[in-house]
This record gives sequence, structure tokens and C-alpha cells, in this order.
Amino acid sequence: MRKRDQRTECEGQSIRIIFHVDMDYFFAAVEENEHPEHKGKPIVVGANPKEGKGRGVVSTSNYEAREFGIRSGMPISRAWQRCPHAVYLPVDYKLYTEVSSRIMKILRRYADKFEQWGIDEAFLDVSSKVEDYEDARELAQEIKTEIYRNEKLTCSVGIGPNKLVAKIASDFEKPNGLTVVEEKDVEAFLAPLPVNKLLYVGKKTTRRLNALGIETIGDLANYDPSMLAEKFGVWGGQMYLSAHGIDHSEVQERWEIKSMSRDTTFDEDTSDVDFILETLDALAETVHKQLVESNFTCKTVTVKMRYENFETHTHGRTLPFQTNRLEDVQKTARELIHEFLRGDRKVRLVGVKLSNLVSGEKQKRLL
Ligand code: DCP
Ligand code: CA
Ligand code: CA
Repeated sequence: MRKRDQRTECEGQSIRIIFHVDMDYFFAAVEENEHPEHKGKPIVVGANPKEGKGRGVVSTSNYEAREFGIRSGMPISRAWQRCPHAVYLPVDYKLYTEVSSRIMKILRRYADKFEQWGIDEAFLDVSSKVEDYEDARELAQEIKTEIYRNEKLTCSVGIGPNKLVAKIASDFEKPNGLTVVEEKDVEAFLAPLPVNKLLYVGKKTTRRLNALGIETIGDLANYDPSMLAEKFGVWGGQMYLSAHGIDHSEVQERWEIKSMSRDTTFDEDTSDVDFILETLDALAETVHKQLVESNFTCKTVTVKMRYENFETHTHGRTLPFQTNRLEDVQKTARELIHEFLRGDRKVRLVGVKLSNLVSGEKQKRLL
């Protein structure tokens, strides 16, 4: 592969080549490596199923378990009904974070600009590293090989002219996929896909679009944009551009850890208050674990709640002290979520964020 100093150019205009890398069945894949004796069996990572009576949700499962209809975000009790003989393992967040940071370190080296996106995926702007899409494919193959050699894990890579297309492409041939979508092929690639493949088009919007006769991204791209604006406001215009594969957002470096957060989208919208609170507790526990393991304290706790209609609220509180106590985090989160729990509306997602972080190191210096 030839390296160039200048950005890839096309008729004098610089073009972008963006990768999206997403690890395959991440938590479960890491567990397969930890427990080779379970390889080949269905593995479910998540809450304790307690023989079908457990509360909490599935974090993820390997592809063998997915054959039984098990999905992330599904109640663990339902997973048990579908596949009681699966191997059920608790979430070992510390382990996955360690593996993740090693992978991110590898990926970062290949990129001009790098943006981690969640625990198991990242965007890489490789525009100056490659000459053309053929080069890009080779580079992606190199990355996949290096990750596999180091971690015995597979990933799926999507390559496109922007983040939107790269992200959809990485999902196209999962697992262990490599999908290249050149700029000229973007619209043809997107057109047959269902509209919910577009980031931020969830179940509700999908239903509304379907009601207008819009099933595929192609249907959306051919729809009258002024009608979309009328029905969906600014969001309608955004969806229309996305359907044409247009996205100018930059791959953004994030230098500093400003916050730590975890959220869960329920497999099915729920109004079960106990279930919501238990899920919130579990999220608080996970993010608290990350806080302690990274040797931070926090001062602000924020909860996020998304109703079935995608209306989203966040509500935060800054405590009078820095803390790394689980009790403080869970109690504050429960208090904050309280006002959003309305019997008449189902909940789609809950989340917990810790911010105003101070690292143990810095704290020592401040004392
Ligand atoms: N995760 C979670 N709860 C969810 C969704 C995901 O705890 N509702 C965790 C477990 C996943 C990890 O985040 O392993 C990454 O999520 P992905 O959506 O990328 O799913 P996977 O990597 O598990 O599977 P895929 O191969 O489909 O990417
Ligand atoms: Ca993944
Ligand atoms: Ca992911």
C-alpha cells in the first residue's frame, strides 16, 4: 500500500474515506475466549436468569444463542424460556473494557482521525492513508488480521465516503464482514435496505414511515421532502438527506474523558416500574464499576429516559461532594428518574451518566 501525504483527491476535490469497525457479538466473543470449553454452545451474557425467575436483561449473546431468538435488551427470563440450556454468564465489564482499550489502541494507529463510539466500535478517517477504495479494502483486511492475531476476535468493517454509510456498511455482512461502498454506489446500496437501518430511525418512526408507504431507504429518498418536513419537522429533512447517503459530520477525536455512561434500550417498550428501576440499578452498578476501576470519583449523576414516542429527557444532579460510592449513585439515579415514571407512558430506554469526574491521581494533587 502506498502512503501519501496529501488527502485522496478526486478532480481536485478532496474526498473522504471513512471506516466503521464494530466487534462481533462482543461481550460473548470475549467470554468464548475466556471459556473455550463453551465455544460452539449458545452463550448469553447478562443478568442472572435464576431458572427463568431472574430480573434484568440480556446484554448480548453469541450467534448460536441468537438462533433461538435471543436478543440484546430482552428480559433474561424470556431468554431462559427460549433457551434454558444456554450457558448464562454475568457481565464482566472490567474484562471487556480492557479488551476494548487494547483494540482501540490498535485501531487508533491506522487513522488520521479516530472516534471511539461505544465500547466495541469506532470510526476511522483514513483519507490520507489510502489512495482509493481498493487500497482501503486492503487496509481494512490488515486491521482485521491484526485484531484477530492479537485478540482472537473478529470484527466487521464498513467502508464509505462518510460515517453514515460506513456505519450501515459494517452491519451489512456481520459477522466478520468487510463491505466497501464507493461514493458512486451509495444510493444503490442504501435503497433496498429497510428504513430502520438509518441511525436514529427507531420502531416508532419506522411505523410512521411505513404508514406513509415508506418501507425502504429508497422509498424515503424518493419521497417528497417538503411532505417529510411537514410531517416530521427538521428531523424530516435530516432523514431525507440520510436516505440519499449525505452526511458531512467529521470523525471527531475525543481527548478527554468527560463522563461515563451506560444505557439500555428495552427489547420491548415497558411500563413495569419495578423492572425499570431494577434496570436503572444495574446500569448504575455497571457505570459505577467503571468509575472505580478507572480510579475516578464523580460529582454529577444524570439519568436519561426515552419514552416509546422517542421523547427523551435527561435530568441531572450535582452532589455537594465527590463520590465513588455505589449507594450515592444508585440513590440519586432513583430519585432523579422518579418524576419521569408515568403510568400512562411506556419507556424505551433508560440510562445513567456520571460526570464532573476527577481522577484519583488528580485528586491526590489537589489534596
Ligand atoms: N450491549 C448491552 N446491552 C444492549 C446492547 C449491547 O449490554 N442492549 C453490550 C453487549 C454487546 C456490546 O454492548 O456485546 C456491543 O453491542 P453491539 O450492539 O455492537 O452488539 P454485539 O457486539 O454483541 O453484536 P453484533 O455482532 O451484532 O455487533
Ligand atoms: Ca458489535
Ligand atoms: Ca457496537
